[in-house]
Formats: sequence, structure tokens, C-alpha cells
Amino acid sequence: MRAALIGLPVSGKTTVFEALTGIPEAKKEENIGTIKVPDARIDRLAEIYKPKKKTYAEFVLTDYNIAATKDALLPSQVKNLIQKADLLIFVLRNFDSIMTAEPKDPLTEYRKLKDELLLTDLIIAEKRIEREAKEKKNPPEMPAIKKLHTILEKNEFPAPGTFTTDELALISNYSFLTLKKRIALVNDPEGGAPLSADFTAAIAADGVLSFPVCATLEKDLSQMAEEEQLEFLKGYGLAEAARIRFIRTAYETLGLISFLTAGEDEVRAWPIRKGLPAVEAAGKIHSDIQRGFIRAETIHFDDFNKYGSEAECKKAGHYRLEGKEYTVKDGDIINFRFNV
Ligand SMILES: Nc1nc2c(ncn2[C@@H]2O[C@H](COP(=O)(O)OP(=O)(O)OP(=O)(O)O)[C@@H](O)[C@H]2O)c(=O)[nH]1
Ligand SMILES: [Mg+2]
Repeated sequence: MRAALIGLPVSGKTTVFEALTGIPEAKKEENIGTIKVPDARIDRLAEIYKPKKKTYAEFVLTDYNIAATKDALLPSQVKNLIQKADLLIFVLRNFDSIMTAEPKDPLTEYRKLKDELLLTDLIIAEKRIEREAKEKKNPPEMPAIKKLHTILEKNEFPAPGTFTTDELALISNYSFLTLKKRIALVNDPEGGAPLSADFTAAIAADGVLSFPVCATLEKDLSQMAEEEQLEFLKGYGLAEAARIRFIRTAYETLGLISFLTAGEDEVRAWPIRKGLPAVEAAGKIHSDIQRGFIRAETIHFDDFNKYGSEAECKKAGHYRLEGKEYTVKDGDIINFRFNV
């Protein structure tokens, strides 16, 4: 899974990239990094199992330092690159900057980005509809394209659930930008800054979550040792850095959950799409495990944490043998039994 940062010039995209990935100096035209999803459950299991390796769930983040042109906020090069993303992170400047004469205005920035995404897709849909009017071939994707066109014309993002899985598959090769998941990162000055009621209303109406983060502060924090970070946060009366909560929220917005595996070699979180059956989750580890799937020995982390061991969970009736169709839950600790 992949998330892409988009935003106006000097909104802080690259600083956000550095803060979230921990890469100290990212200044290339195209930055690609991985985000590790912090997970206290992995830390707890590692304390118990003392594994050789501990692995967090990850997703990919991209950032493009390609200047906007006069007539395109997102130059076509950027649009091509973000086609591969599953989630678009709107970085909105909510701090005063000496690098631009423009005052901070996150609502206008949001609207500009929204307009550009809508317009890009509207043109693609329109051209396709025009071509069909001449050719009259009636391809199977036409109803979905017309449906999208109608929504975009109303200056709206298509709401989640507007398209069936089949429709999405039919139009997937158009890489429509408005069909991607969205989240807004409001880039605050240190100490924060209020947001207007108009901003909050507009973004909520679009079903977009907004999340305040101070990118420069988070970047500094990400470069400190863990203890130093905690000390620093305590000084502000905080238990956790904003970027940690943001990363978790982005992970959820991507539609991902984690199942866990635990042993002496490795304790690991595996990212899967929410709703995945056990047999397909097994395939994330290895195709052999999927093919030879017998049972998923499952204990939920919360039970494991409460009872302290597999044996105690068994006694308390919290050890389950699940079949192929079982819907894996976030935090399930699974040992797959398989036969190849
Ligand atoms: N005060 C303050 N300054 C910030 C914050 N985030 C970024 N900046 C500063 O704003 C400037 C631009 O940040 P970048 O991260 O390079 O912004 P960008 O969106 O990647 O810029 P371009 O790629 O050039 O469009 C830098 O000098 C940052 O230090 C913030 O949260 N608060
Ligand atoms: Mg940049």
C-alpha cells in the first residue's frame, strides 16, 4: 500500500515526509520511503518472546519536489506519479511562512487541491464519454464512467461505497485520482493554531479526516532518542507524538489492519486489508501456507496480554481453531497450521 503527499508549494510536504519516515534529509525530485506503523502490541510480544527480530507493519510514502506551474498546481508529472497511490495526504499550511507572500489559508489550499483533482478526472471522463458518443461501442465500464462524471460535475468527491467492486475493477486502469482515499494533514506552527469553523465544516462535508501536526517539531522529535522524545513530550503534557497518531490514522484510512505472529525468531505485524479471510491472510506470509492451509490457531492479543500465556488462554477458552473463511481481526495472534 502506498500513500502520496500532495500540497501547495512550501506547505511542508518534504518536512512531513522526513518526520514520518525518519529519513533525515530527503531532497530528491522523487522521495520514496517506508513508514513503520508503531504498535505497542509488537513491543509487548517482543518483551515476552525475546525474538531475534521484531517487525512492524509498513506502508510506502512518496513526496515529489516538482514545482507547480502557473496553470497546474499538480503538474502532469506529479499526477502520473500519484496514480500509483492508494491514499492521498493533503498537506495544508497552517503556519505563517517567510517563503511566500501568501498568508496561511488551509481552507483555500484544500479547495485548490480538491478542484484540481476533480477537474483532472472530469476531463478524462468527459473525453471518454465524447469518444463513446462517436464510436458507439458500449464498453462495460461506460455506466461507471458516466456515474463518476455526474458526481464530479456537481463539484463533489465520490463518497465511499458509490461504486461496486465490479465497477471499480472495470475503471481501475483509468487511475482516477478522486477514487483514492483521502486524509488531510494540517501543518501547524509550534504550539498549534486554530482552524476556522468553515474549514472544519468543508472538510467534514467531504468526509475527509483532518489531523493537526507540526511537521518541523515532529521532524526534530523523530531524530531524538526515544527517552529524550518522551521527556520532551512530557514537558508539553503529551503522552505520544502527533505523528504516531497520524500514522495509525493513515493506516486505518488505507483500510488496513494487522494480524500478528509471535515466536522466538520473530515477532511481527502483518498488514492486511480489513475483511480478509484467514486463508488469504496466510498467503501474505507464504503462498505455501495458503495452499496447504489447515487451521489458523488464533488468540487475540488482548486475551494473550490478559492471561499471559498460550496455556492460560487455552484454559480460559480464548484459544480458537479457525477455518479458511474466518475473517481475521486486528490484533489476532495467529499460528497457521499447514501441510504441503
Ligand atoms: N513554522 C513551521 N515551518 C515549517 C513547518 N513545516 C515546514 N516548515 C518550513 O517550511 C519550509 C518549506 O518546507 P518543505 O517541507 O520544504 O515544504 P514543501 O511543501 O516540501 O515545499 P516544496 O517541495 O518546495 O513545494 C521549510 O523551511 C520548513 O522548515 C511547520 O510545521 N512550521
Ligand atoms: Mg518538497
